Amino acid sequence: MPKEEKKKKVNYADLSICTSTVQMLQKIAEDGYESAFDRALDLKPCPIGSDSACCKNCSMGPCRLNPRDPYSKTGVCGATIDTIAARNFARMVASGASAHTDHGMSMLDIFRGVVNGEIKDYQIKDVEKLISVAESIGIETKDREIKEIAKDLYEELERTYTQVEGEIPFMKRVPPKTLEKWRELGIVPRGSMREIMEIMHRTHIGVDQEYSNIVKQCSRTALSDGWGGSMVATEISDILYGTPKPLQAPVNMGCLKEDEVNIIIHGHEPNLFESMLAAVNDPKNIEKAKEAGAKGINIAGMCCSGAEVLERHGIPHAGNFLSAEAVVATGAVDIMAVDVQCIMQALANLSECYGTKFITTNPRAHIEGAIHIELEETNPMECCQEIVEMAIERFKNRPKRIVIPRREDWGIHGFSHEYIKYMLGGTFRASYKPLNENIINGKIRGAAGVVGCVNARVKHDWVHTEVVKELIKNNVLVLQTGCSQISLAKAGLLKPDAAVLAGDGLAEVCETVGMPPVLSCGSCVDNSRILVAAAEMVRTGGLGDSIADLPLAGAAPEWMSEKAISIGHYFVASGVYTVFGVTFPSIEGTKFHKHLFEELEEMGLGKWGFAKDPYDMAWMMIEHIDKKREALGIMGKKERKLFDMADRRALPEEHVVSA
Ligand code: BF8
Repeated sequence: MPKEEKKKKVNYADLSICTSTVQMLQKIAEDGYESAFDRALDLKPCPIGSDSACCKNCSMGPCRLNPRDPYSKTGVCGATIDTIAARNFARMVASGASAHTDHGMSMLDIFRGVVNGEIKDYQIKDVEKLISVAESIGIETKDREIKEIAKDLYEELERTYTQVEGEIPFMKRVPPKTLEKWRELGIVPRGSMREIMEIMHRTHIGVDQEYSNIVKQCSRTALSDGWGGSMVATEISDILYGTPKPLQAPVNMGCLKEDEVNIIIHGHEPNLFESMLAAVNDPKNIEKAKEAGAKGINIAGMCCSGAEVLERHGIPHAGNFLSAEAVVATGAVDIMAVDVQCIMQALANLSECYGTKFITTNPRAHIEGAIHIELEETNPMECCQEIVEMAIERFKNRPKRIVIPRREDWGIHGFSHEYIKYMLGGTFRASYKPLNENIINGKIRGAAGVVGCVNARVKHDWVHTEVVKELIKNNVLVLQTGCSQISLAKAGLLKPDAAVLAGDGLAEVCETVGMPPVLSCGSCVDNSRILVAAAEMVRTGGLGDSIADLPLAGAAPEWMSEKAISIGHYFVASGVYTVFGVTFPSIEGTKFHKHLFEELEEMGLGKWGFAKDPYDMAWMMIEHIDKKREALGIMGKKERKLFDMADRRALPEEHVVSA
C-alpha cells in the first residue's frame, strides 16, 4: 500500500491517550512526514528477537532457535536457550548500567572540578545534602571545612567506579540483613567498571554458559548501578543543583509560547539544562530576544533532563520520550538541544522538516544531520550562549504555520526522599515512622514504584495511567520517576485532589499530610531515591529486617530501554517484586525464565513478573504486597477485593493494546 494511503487510515487516538501528542501525530502525517508511531506500525518486531532466542555473539551465527520449541535446537557452539537468553539479558544489564554509571561519573567529574576550583560555573549549592551524603558513608564532618569534606566525598565516591576489590561506598546505606544476603550470594558490587567489564567477558562466546551464574553477575552489575552509578548521579546533582522540594509545575505542550523564543532541552545529564537556565535568564539575551520581536525566552524540558529541572526548579516539561517528535511538529520549537540517552535519531530529520535547529552538545552523542556545539564543563556558557543566539535567529525566521496544543497539566513535583521524610514527620522529627505506622495499621496497603519509559508498541501513557489508578484505588501509595511520572502528570494524578481516586485509607493519609497519592520523584537515575526510601522504611522498623520483607513492588509498564532492564534487575536484586509490561526477553517454561521469575525470590531476593494488561499488572503487585503483609502479620482482616486477579482472568482481553 502506498505510504500516503496507509497513513490516512491511522487513528492516532488509538495509539496514545496524550491528546497533544495525538494532535501533532496527525499533523506530522498530514504534513507528509512520519513519527515513531508510524514506524512502529510499519516495522513489526522480530518474534525471535523479542523472545531473546537469537544469539549473535560470534560470526558462526547469528543462531536463531525456535521460540515455540526452545530446547529443540542449540546454537552452532551448543549454546542452549538458557545460555543465549541469559547472555542477551546480561548485555542489556551491562548497557543500561553503563548509561547510568557513565552519567554518574560525569557528575562526579564536575564535582571534582568544582572542588578543585577548575570549574567555576557550578557550585556546591546544597551544603546540608553534602554533609548528609558524606556522613551516610562514614566521612567525618564535625568541625571540618566544607571543601575538605567535599574532597573526601569525591575520592570516596570515585571507588563506586574504579574499585577492583571490596564493597562500593553506598553499601553502607543498605539494610544489614539485605547486605548480609548479598554477601552470602556473592553479589555485592566491587566497582561498576569491573562489574560491567566482567559481564562483557562472561558473555563472550565460550565463557559463562550456566544461566544462573550469568544472572549472578547481572545482579552484581545492576546493584552497582542502583546503589552505585545512579545513586552517585542523584546525590551529586542534588549537592550541585539543590535537593528537590515539592513545587507546582506544568507539564504538556501548552508550555510552548507562540510569542517567545522556545528552547527545548532533551536528554539526561542536568549540566546542560542548568547552564541553559543561566543563559536564558541573562538580561542581555532577553533584550536580544525582544529586539528580534519576541516577548522573551521560554525554556522547557523533555524526558529525564526535563524531569530533573521540573523537580528542582519547576521548569515546565513538554512531554516524555514519545512526544519528542510531536513537540518538534508544532513548528514552535526554535532549538532542541540534546545531550545523551533516549534521543531518537529521527529527530534530526524531522527538525529539519519543521525548521527547528537540532543541536547535539555531548562528545559521546553526535547525530548525523545535527549541529554539534560541544558543552565544555570548564566553560559551559560558551555553548549555551551560541545556542541562545541561534534560537533567537530561528525565531526571526519561524515558519508561518505554528500549531501549539493548548493543554497544560499542573501537578506537584519534587518528592526527594529527604522531603518525604520531612513531610511525614515534620522539621524536628523527620521520619518515615508515620508511613510505616500507616502501613502497619492498614490505611496504606503498601508502596509501589511505577517508573520507566513509554513505548510505541503499546498505547502511549495509557498502561502507566491505568496501573497507577488501580494501585491507588486499592490503597497503594505510588512513587514515580522517568517518563512514567509525566504520563501521570498529564492524567492529573500528581495533584493532592487526585486523592478522590484513592481508596479510603490512602485518601485519608493524603488529606491529613496534604500530599497527592502519587509522588513524583525525578529522573530515571532518581530511582535511587526509591531505594534509599526503602532502606529507610526498613531502618524505621516494624516492616521486617530487609527490603525483601517490605510490602513494596515495582513496575515499568511501558519499558523500552536497556536502562530499564538494569533498573528492573537492581530492584529485583534489592528484594523487590518488579513487573514489566510490553514484552519480556525470555521464554516462559525455560530454566532461565523460571530463575528470574521464581528462584531469585526463593534465594531471598525479589523476582521478576510480566503482564501486558495494566489491571493484571496492578493486581500482581497488590497480591504480592498482601503476601508480604501476611508474612509480617499485619494483614488484619482480609480486605474485600472489589475485582481481583481471578476476576480479571475471566475477562476477555479487550484492554490489551498492541499497535
Ligand atoms: O532514563 S524513562 S524513555 S527518558 S530510559 Fe528514556 Fe525510558 Fe524515558 Fe529517562 Ni529512563
